[in-house]
Amino acid sequence: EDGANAWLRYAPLPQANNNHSIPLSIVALGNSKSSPVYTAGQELQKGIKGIFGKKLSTNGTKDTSSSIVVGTIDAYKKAYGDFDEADELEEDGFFLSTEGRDVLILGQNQRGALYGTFAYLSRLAQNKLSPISYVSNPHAPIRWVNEWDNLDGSIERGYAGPSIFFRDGFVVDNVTRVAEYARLLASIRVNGIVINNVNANATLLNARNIEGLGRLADAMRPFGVQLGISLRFDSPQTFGGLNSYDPLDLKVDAWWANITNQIYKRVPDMAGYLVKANSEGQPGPLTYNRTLADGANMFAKAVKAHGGIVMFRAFVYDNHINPGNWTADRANAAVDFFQHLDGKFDDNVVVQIKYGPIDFQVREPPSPLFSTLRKTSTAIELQVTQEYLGQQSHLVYLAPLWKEIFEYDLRVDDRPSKVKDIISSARFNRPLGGSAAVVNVGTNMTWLGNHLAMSNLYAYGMMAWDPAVLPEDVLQDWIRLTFGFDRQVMNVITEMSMKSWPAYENYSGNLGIQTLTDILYTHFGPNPASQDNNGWGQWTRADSTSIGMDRTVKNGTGNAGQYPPAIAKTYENIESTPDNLLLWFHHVPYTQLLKSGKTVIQHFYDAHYEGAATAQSFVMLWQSLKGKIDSERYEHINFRQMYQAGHALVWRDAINEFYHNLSGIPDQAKRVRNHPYRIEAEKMALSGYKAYAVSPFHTASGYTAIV
Ligand code: BDP
Repeated sequence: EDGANAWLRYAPLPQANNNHSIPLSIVALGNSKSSPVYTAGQELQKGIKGIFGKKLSTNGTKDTSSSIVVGTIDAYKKAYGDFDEADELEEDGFFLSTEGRDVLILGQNQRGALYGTFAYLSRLAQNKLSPISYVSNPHAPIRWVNEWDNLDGSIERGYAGPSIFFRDGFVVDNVTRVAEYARLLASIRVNGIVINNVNANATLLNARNIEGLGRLADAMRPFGVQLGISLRFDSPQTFGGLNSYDPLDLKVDAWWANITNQIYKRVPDMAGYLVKANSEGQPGPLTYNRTLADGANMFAKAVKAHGGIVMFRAFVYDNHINPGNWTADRANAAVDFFQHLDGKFDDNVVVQIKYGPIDFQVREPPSPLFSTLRKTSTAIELQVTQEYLGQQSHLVYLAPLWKEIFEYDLRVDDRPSKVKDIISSARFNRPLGGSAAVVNVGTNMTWLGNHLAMSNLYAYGMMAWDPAVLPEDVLQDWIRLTFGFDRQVMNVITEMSMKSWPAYENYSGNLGIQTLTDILYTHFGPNPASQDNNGWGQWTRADSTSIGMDRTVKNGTGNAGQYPPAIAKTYENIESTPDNLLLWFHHVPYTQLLKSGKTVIQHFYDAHYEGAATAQSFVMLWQSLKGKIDSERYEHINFRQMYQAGHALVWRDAINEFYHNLSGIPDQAKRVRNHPYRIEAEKMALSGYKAYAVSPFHTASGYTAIV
């Protein structure tokens, strides 16, 4: 059990249900080997062999015995005549029926047929054998993943080894793992993948790499996963040799049109481009006093004839903001940059917006930009890779966080305006919309570097398809598929996972202060001091008496005013701001009373103790499963839970000591700076080790470590 098959293990069912009657043959209505329907036939054969130990023939005909019939609805009607039970099918949707003599799996298109196949197999693998018949349609057309892979094989914010796509400057030769990844993605109904870093490298566009892109697309096509790439805005100059990259310069346009044609020649079904421009030092149209819309539309025109789209990132900000300026606010940047461009983007442009206004923090309100852009298609950007959230060394099940954002009602024009309905295009009636998650799988067999982190990838796909699903239900499907049917395994992993995001929030950064990681680069481990006095604009404004960003209109940066009036009003006032976003919107004394009756500082102390204690309990919980899980996965996870338990203590003490030191306010429970049970390594007789003063000081218990 090395994790390579993730939730597609097709483990044998417990004896009792092994004699469930399944059809004897598979009828796949499509025979081209690279077609998703052909893949569906193969997958059915593989799955049923694993689950029931039976080998089904794949060349059956529907009329001889009961069969599993899989294909598009059109192919089905052509072969067997009219059929109106699947009339509501929409693009990528499927109809699944196990009620009749035959099992019917019919897709609106081939991809839908494959999704229905995985849905059927998932039911079988979970022992959900009662007859059903239903139509399932996607909530939104764009359900993509992004990979931040560099051409040299490294991955920005990736925690599972080197890239499966690139090596030494080129697309890899062996695409086996790429096809396996596409299979996983298809099983969670993801239909597009951008394979290279948003901080892109223009040499992706050289002839050898374009040929490589063709190989990658060929490997993923049988799974209905379309390829996309990130572009570097100044490529016409740095790679193409032109003297400009001005989007309104005709020769620049012609250059992009030409390179786009070359790529589409090799990848006729390429999904499109992803562009990060004028952000964190990346080049963009602002250099030429052109708008971001001018930039996006240049690419949109190049891909339009080929049916491609452009995902243009809203993550545009200057990373040299003056920290002394109390009205400056990075959280304002997206709306500031984009609001006047609403309606100016071509129809095949989608603005891709990170869920919160800053950057994948443990707690953020939704980005106000979702409510600002009404004449523009939008998509939400999430992170499966846990950049700020423990980098796969900590268990943090993220579906509950995403759920809160999806269900958040922004009250645009005082009407129901949930984020999920804005991105699906329903609320503002846009042609496109959906979601993208930064996943960053690597060559590690576990895909993400931690078996338990895979629940996040699974949940992402299922929620992108249907945000109405409950995080706990999705989790439990995943547990059954990944670890089997043992009740205790189910209870323990459910308990750990559902407690994990609140615990991480408690011991990292609570009350909306952000994650409090090292902000300058690693984004791992506690470093509250690094949060202020930097140009990145992720500030806490902590001083000796008070803390928090004042984002009110009245006295602060005005960010609260970027939300529709009903929401703005809630956040403008301390009384109506929920405690968990208090320090996001307000600058208050450490002695400010919360709704719970505690002071801010005492809440900090208590929450950090509570969160760390929860993380410690995960070790015992996990160890109660010894013998119930194969030793390979048991040990792998055990090691990580022990690490998390220890690191949660480092977090707890670093944050508490930092604010204790800064505020001078004692902990009422007298725990902070008082660890009677602890033995400091530097106090022992050292042989071969030297004491070393740690910086930042509060990340070692006695301010000292040994090396
Ligand atoms: C930040 C990451 C950085 C990314 C950037 C982005 O730290 O590595 O390049 O976001 O999303 O969170 O462009």
